[in-house]
Amino acid sequence: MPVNASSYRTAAVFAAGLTLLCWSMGPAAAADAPKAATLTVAIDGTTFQPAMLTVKAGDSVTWVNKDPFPHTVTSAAGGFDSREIAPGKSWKYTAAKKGEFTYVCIFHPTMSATLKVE
Ligand SMILES: [Cu+2]
Repeated sequence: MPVNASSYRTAAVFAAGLTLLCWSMGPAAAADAPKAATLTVAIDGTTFQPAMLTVKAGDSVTWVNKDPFPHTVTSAAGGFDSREIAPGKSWKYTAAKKGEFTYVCIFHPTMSATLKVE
């Protein structure tokens, strides 16, 4: 079959279109992939902010102690324990286990919050 200029041009346009399509689908496909997030809980004024945080399993949570004295992030059920977080320091936990975890500060038992892992 003889290749004429018109069909050659059609093929070239098709190839260019395919390249563009693949290129445009790339970032979207990457965004759809499950990606672990890192969320932050501030410890400020002897409170956990927010007091209720919901994350996906695999996400990480960083507690940042903004108070001038130490705190802890201690799960009542024993799921996790930061031990002492010094003033200005933080503690990162990767929430692998699903469930609803109530936690307190062992120094200030009135400090209570919940981490929900879905
Ligand atoms: Cu405390």
